[in-house]
Amino acid sequence: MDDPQIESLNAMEVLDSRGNPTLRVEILLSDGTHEVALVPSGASKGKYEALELRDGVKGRYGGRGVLVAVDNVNEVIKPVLLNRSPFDQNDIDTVLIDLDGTRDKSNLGANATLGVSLAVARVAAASRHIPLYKYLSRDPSDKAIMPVPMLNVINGGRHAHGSGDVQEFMIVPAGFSSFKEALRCGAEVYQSLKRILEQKGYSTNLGDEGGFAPALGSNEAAIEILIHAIGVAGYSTEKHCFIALDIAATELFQGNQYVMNQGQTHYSKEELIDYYSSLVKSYPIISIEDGLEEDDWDGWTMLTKALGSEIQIVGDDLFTTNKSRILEGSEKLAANALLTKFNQIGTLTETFQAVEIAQAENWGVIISHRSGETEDTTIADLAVATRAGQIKAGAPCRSERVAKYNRLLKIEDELGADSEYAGTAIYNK
Ligand code: 2PG
Ligand code: MG
Repeated sequence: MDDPQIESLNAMEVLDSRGNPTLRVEILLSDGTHEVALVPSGASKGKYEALELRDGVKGRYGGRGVLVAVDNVNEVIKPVLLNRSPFDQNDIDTVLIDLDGTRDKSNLGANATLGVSLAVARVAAASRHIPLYKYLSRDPSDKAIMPVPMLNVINGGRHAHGSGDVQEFMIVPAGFSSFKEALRCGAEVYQSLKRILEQKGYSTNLGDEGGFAPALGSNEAAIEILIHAIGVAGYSTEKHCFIALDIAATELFQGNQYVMNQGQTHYSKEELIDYYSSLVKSYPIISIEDGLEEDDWDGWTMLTKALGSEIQIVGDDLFTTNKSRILEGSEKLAANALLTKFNQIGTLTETFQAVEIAQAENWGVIISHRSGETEDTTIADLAVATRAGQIKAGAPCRSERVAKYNRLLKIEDELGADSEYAGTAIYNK
C-alpha cells in the first residue's frame, strides 16, 4: 500500500489557558489517521522571537484574535501541503519556511507555521502507530532519558501581578531515580508550600503557570519559604530537591539598570551578578535563567564566568531558540544552557537544530512550555525525543501544566527499564 498523504488540513481559533485566542490545527491523512496540535503563547517574550501573528482588531478579543493566522494555514499553507507525505518533517518545515520567506515568520506568523509543523509530526507518528517521542527520536534504540521537571511553584513578574519581581521560583527534584518519584516530590512540596503560605497568612492564589503568587516582600523570603516547604514535605535540599530561578531580567531592565523591590533597589549588571553570587552561596540554587537582559552579551559572558562552573546559566530571551543567537552565545561563552521553546522559532525542525547545537556544546537543555498553554502535550514527547534531560512545564497544578507531567508519567511507565531518569547527573557535567 502507498504511504498515506495529507488529505486535509484545517486550522481554527480556540482559547489558551489565559483565555486568549490561539490556533488549533487538525490534519487528516488518506489512511484515516487524524491528529491535532495547539499552539502556546508567551507573556514575557524575547525581542528576537519569531512573530506571533495577532489580528490587532481592537473590538475582537482586545486585538488578540488569530483569524489572519488561521486563514494563512487554511488558504496559503494547506493548498501546498495537500497530497504530500507527512513523514519527511524536514521537507514539510522547509516548505513552511520558504512559503513564509521572512527571518522571523512575520509573513505567515510563527503560530501558523508551528501549528502545522506540530500537527504533521503528531499525525505521522499516529499513522505509524509509534509514540511521538519515539517517532521524533534520532536513535529510538537508545535508552530513553526521562527529564528532570523544573516546577514553577512561586510565580511573579509578568505572570502574577502584585507578587515578586522574579518571574519564577522553581523546585527541581533531581535527586531521585525515576521521573515518577521526582514528580511525587514536586507535588508534595507544592502542597506543603500551600499549607505554609496559608499558616503565615499569605495569599494562595495562583499565577499563570499554576504556582502561588504571594507578596512575600523579597527574593530571599521566597527562597526560604521554598526550603522550608521542601523540608516539611520530608525532603532534603542537599540530596533531593533543589531550586532554580527564572529572573526574566529583560522585564526588570530600565534605562541602564535592573529595578527590583518595587522600584527600591537599582542594580548595575555587576551588582546584579554579585547579588546572584551571594544567593548561590547561601542557597541550594542550581540554575538561573535570563539573569540579565537579552542584548547584554558582555554581561552574560561575565555572569557565566562568575557562576557557570557552579550552576546552570540558562538563556531564554537571550537565545529565543534561534540557531544564530545560540552560536553567537557559544562563541562568547555567554551561557551554558539553552531554554527551548518551539514557538520562539516556529517549526519543529528548527527547534531540533537549536537543541543539537546546544548539545554539541555540552550545554544543558531544557524543553519549555509558555505561560499561555493548552492541553497539547507535545513538549513532553519532545523532551524525551531530544534527550534534553530537563523540562519546564509549570507547577504540578492546573490541567494545561499537569497534562505535560502526566504524559511523561505515561511515557516512563510505557518504557519501563528502557528509560532512565536524568537525575542530578545532568547538573554535574
Ligand atoms: C519563560 C516563560 C515560560 P513566557 O520566561 O521562561 O515559563 O514565560 O512564556 O511568558 O515567556
Ligand atoms: Mg524564561
